[in-house]
Amino acid sequence: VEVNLEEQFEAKVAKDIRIEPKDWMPDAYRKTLIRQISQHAHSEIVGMLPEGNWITRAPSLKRKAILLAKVQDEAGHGLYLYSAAETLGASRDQMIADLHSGKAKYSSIFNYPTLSWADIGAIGWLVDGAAIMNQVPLCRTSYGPYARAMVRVCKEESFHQRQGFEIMMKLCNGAPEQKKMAQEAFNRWWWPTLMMFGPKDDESPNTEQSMRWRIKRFTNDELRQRFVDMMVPQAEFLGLTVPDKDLKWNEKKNGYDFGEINWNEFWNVVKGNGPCNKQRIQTRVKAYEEGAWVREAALAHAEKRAQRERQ
Ligand code: FAQ
Repeated sequence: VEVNLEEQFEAKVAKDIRIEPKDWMPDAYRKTLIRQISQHAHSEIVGMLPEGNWITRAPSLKRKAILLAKVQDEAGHGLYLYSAAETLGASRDQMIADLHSGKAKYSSIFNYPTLSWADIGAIGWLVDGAAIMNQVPLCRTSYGPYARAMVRVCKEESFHQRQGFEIMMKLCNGAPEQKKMAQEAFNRWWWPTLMMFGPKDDESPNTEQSMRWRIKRFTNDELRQRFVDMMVPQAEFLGLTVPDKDLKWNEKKNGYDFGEINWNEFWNVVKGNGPCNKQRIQTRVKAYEEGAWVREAALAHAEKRAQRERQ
């Protein structure tokens, strides 16, 4: 029977028929989805922190309102994704406990500091740009709830990216000091953004199987290449210099050659030793502890209502 189920599963995936929560699936498929979706959820939640750092210091009321809305969207994405992971049998309490203990991974990018207002522009433009490049194909991922979550998430990410690009445009067309701020932020965020796509294909243990299961639709290197090809003309439009002396148009491949990523830095950040890893986790733990009374009150309220309905 098991063989039959496995064949049916493979056949569905091959025909791009979505796998749904109650369908039979191999344990390893379930496990890798829980891994990827929970890491993705954690990234959205921790991803609120670098930008949250600027909400009280945004340069105008309008900028503050926009940034607040963006950060709220990220909270929504995180909750949406935790729900998608729950459909696979993962427990939310356990996922959150794993984030707080340092056991769970989340995107390396959110362990870098936001030093100036231009960093908020650079995050929207570059980090959300990379997120879109990675997540638009995930709208076609083989697991139904994850694919459907990505549709809404990508729409909101597009708004996020435009607001980032618009901040960069304003700075780049402003005073020389503003232009300098934009270039410095670009220099800080360019390489860490390229790292978001993950290790090189030949050093990525999960890619091959995830491609076969159609969880991933493109490899890490394919998406990174597309991202570079998309961003270089945008940087030129802004009048910014890509901080890579090896960047060069390659006519033959119809794309850019670019310099080697600092993989030591990447793995160091993934292992918990980046500039802000400890601070990020501490902030999450503190927020969780300080929110305990809200959870208790919500539970007590729900219990009272249930009691009233029973009467
Ligand atoms: N950081 O074998 P692979 C956002 C880990 S966007 C940390 O290639 P896989 C929106 C990887 O987990 C960011 N760890 O793995 C936003 C694996 O470890 P494991 C979130 C990384 O899964 C914008 C190991 O290295 N987006 O949040 C990273 O096939 C602005 C080997 O790697 C997603 O999560 C990294 N950069 O490919 C929010 C998208 N890269 O689990 C706020 C969905 C790799 O074996 C503000 N995820 N690792 O222990 C994916 O597409 C994939 O999981 C990849 C990695 C492409 C990230």
